Amino acid sequence: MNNKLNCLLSLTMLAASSLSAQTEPAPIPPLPSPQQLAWHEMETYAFIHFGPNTFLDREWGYGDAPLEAFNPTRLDCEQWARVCKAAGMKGIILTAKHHDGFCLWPTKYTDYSILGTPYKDGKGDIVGELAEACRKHGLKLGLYLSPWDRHQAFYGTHLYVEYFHAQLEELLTNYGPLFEFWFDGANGGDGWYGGRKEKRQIDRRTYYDYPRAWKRVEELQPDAIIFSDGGPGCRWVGNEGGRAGETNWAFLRQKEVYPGYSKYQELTSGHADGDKWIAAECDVSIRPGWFYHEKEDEKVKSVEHLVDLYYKSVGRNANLLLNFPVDREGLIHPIDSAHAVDFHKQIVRELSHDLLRGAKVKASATREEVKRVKGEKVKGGRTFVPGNLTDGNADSYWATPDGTNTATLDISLPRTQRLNRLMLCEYIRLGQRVKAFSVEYHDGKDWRPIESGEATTTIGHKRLLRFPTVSTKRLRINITDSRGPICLHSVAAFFAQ
Ligand code: FUL
Repeated sequence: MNNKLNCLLSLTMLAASSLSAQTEPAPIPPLPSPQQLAWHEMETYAFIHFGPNTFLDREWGYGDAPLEAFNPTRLDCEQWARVCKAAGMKGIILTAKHHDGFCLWPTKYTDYSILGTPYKDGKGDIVGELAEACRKHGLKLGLYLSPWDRHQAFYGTHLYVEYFHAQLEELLTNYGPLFEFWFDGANGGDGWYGGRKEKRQIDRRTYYDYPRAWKRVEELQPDAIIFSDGGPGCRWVGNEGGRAGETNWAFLRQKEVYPGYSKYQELTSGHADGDKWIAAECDVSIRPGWFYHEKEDEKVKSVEHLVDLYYKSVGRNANLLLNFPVDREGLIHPIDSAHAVDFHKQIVRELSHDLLRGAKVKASATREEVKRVKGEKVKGGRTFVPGNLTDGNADSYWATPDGTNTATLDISLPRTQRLNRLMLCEYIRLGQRVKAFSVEYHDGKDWRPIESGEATTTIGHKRLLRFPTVSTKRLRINITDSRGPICLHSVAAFFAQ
């Protein structure tokens, strides 16, 4: 190499290194899309299961329910929206078609729909009514279209696939913006199938042509997150109990996971080495069943149970999709709505008074401020100071320098406080990074561990810890392993009575 070239190379390297020391941390893929970021912000939203099953006391309708059976007398989508709003939810996902094949909207492609029922003398459209109610009450709308259809005679043939895609097209085009589209992975095989009453096997990976369906969702509803067992927008959490893993990565090795994937534990925790951002969604019903059964009026999950699920879902880097089995009148049952609203009030009581707001934070390492961009001096450039953690602003964050993947935050409270909740949030735009951390408090003499009883591994969008009350003026958070420089936007602590 000649001297001139050598000199030039070293100069470029020098410029690059001084620039990198002053810029934002490089993103670590996989990264969330802007739509996925907006979805994470939603945190809790409602599921509604409603259809002929409601009237026939079934969970998986066989596909043979007579249309006259579907007859809600007081159906009011605004009541659903009001309850969900009061329960702090940001949207509603409706079973437009469940496995029994009955359609809650006036589809052009089958008579097995709301048009043949006594509801509004066959002039109803519950998907449309809910879309309207959601618009009015400031909620987002999502739809569930069951791929498995136990009613249609041609289920299992190529014709059904066309039917499924045609129905998808109707739902994607006629009801305004959708925030999520749900493709259920369940398939039991047997069904009514036009009166044949037999078992039909299809290959859940290939039969429905999901790549085509996803493409249409992306084209027609670019903001909609696509749910299925393995994404591509968000994934099933691997249980219907509302629990994400204490370790929960928002990633999957996408090609390995398909509808009907049975390694549930992997869905609960994600794949630490996944190549695609596919965060977990915890679907759980407020009652034992997804559909309404009068005998379950006594079995509505308690406020305490729902609060626990919130910490185990939203508090573990997942979203909570809470199902209301709408009753035979067509309303969310008063017991369900009372528990859901009280649950929300309890969470607000527990987590609204942040005792660390404005607290002093010392970090063992902090990334240099951005002073120059492309060699130009920037006034008031971006800072990564630890004060960003307690400023109540999710857009400012604390970060460590390149090469520093462990750090300690020492937080001083203005006065001794009782604490029993902690919240940590990563700046996930740049990737989910933290692999392990621990929390300590100072009892006036020594540092003692905070015992949450949970594995303190991942953080992600939000991690909430509950622990026995401590009285302290100082907290210490030790990030002991990370996939790269640490980027956290918030640390908060609360005292829940
Ligand atoms: C499952 C379905 O089989 C249940 O009926 C329910 O819809 C639940 C949310 O998903 O796969």
